[in-house]
Amino acid sequence: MDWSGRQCLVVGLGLTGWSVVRFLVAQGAQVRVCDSRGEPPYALALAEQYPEVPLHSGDLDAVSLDGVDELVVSPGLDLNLPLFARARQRGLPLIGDIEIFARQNTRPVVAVTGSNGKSTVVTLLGEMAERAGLQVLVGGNIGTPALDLLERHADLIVLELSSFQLDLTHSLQCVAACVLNLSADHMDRHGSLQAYGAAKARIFAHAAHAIINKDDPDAATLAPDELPSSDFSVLQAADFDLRDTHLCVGGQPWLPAAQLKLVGRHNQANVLAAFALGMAAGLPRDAMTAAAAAFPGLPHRCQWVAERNGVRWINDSKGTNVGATLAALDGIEPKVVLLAGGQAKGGDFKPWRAPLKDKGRAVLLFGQDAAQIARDLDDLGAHIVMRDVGELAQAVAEADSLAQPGDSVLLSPGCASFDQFSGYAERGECFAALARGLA
Ligand code: UMA
Ligand code: ADP
Repeated sequence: MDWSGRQCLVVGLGLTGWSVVRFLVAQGAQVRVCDSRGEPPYALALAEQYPEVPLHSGDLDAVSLDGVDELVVSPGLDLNLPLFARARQRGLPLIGDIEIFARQNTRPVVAVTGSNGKSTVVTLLGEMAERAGLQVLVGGNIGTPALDLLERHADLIVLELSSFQLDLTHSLQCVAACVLNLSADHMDRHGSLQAYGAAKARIFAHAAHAIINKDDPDAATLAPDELPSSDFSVLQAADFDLRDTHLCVGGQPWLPAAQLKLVGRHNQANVLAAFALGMAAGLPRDAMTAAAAAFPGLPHRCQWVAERNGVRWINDSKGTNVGATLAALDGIEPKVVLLAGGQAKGGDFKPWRAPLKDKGRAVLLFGQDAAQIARDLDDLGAHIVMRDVGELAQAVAEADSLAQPGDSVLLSPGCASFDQFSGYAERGECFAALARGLA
């Protein structure tokens, strides 16, 4: 697509907005930028590198749309803002960075979305492709903006996509696409599970092949029936499944599950999804199984960080929604002290009741929405200690006195961290340091 001379309003100057500015200016577009924050993250860089590009920071209602051909919107912005209503009234298209990528890219793409497991699956898939000798680039929501991948050589591009990005994407072609699973997340933005699922389903719009999670009915129904597909399951027979002790493909054992360094049933599902995506992208079996067996997992996802007096301390700080914590609880035996809390995202914490009644030793809550979690878990029973302890450090100290040998202390907050931390990584590092300090 020819961008030269096009008047583009870039809305948001974070990581995405900055990548969009650099791309569009290089293509000869006429760019202006706005951001509702007083001091947007890349304002200084913009002033230094592109002094000719105007920036409006602050109230977005004051931004003029006169002369604008296209609005390029960052994923962190709510599409219900009045600025976007005004744009729609004028018939102006709203697009995101992934849409620009899609219009420009010529290399094969594999795209992955879902409520949980995206980063694990795209990272593993990247390692599989590398072992197969391909030049592979992994980007999108995982951290490297998609537009920054365009200028680099690649045989294969693996994109992690969020529902926010997909809402602003219209023409992304991919050799294979997958919605790993669907559980309540970002309800504060999407309003309903249905709207959230509809955003994720957009990943299939121009896909050649769908990879379907047979164990998740809400996710499985998102792919159009007419699209060629393969399915995966850890509970029942499927194209990619778990049979007895092996991960199998087409009924053939590919890898003993015991050879995985990744822990938990949910991670076996992630590996099967990666096999399915890899096969659709033409990766050879040996490269895929070797990468899966060697993959240690990502930090802050069910990561062992310390052991003391027979108690294991597990950092799952990236467990930022109800479903992720459920998966982490599923992988723990026999008893758990759960540390949870932070900023809830409109989900309902009642699904935690069953596993906690079964294996909960204590639930220590902290952060902004501790009271909501406590209300949702009100009937755990007197034998399970549940307290709002205010802060993570206090939760760690109390966990140390409550846990018994053989127990696991699990930080899997089920919430965003921004009320008390800069992000999930800082929260996880803080937990790990406290736990190691005890040890
Ligand atoms: N913001 C404003 N005003 C603005 C623009 C943004 O207040 O005018 C706020 C947003 O509400 C948000 C924050 O600034 O709280 C960041 O928003 P952004 O759109 O500028 O974000 P980027 O820095 O561009 O980062 C985005 C993704 N962030 C979000 O979608 C919120 C990053 O995913 C992604 O790595 C990056 O693009 C590159 O593609 C992060 C994320 O949290 C990891 N994603 C969510 C998730 O995984 O659950 C979806
Ligand atoms: P995402 O990129 O979708 O946030 P991650 O791979 O970073 O996914 O994992 C985020 C959280 O979700 C972690 O707490 C992890 O333990 C949990 N998780 C990973 N895979 C799954 C899955 N398939 N189902 C449920 N939870 C999962």
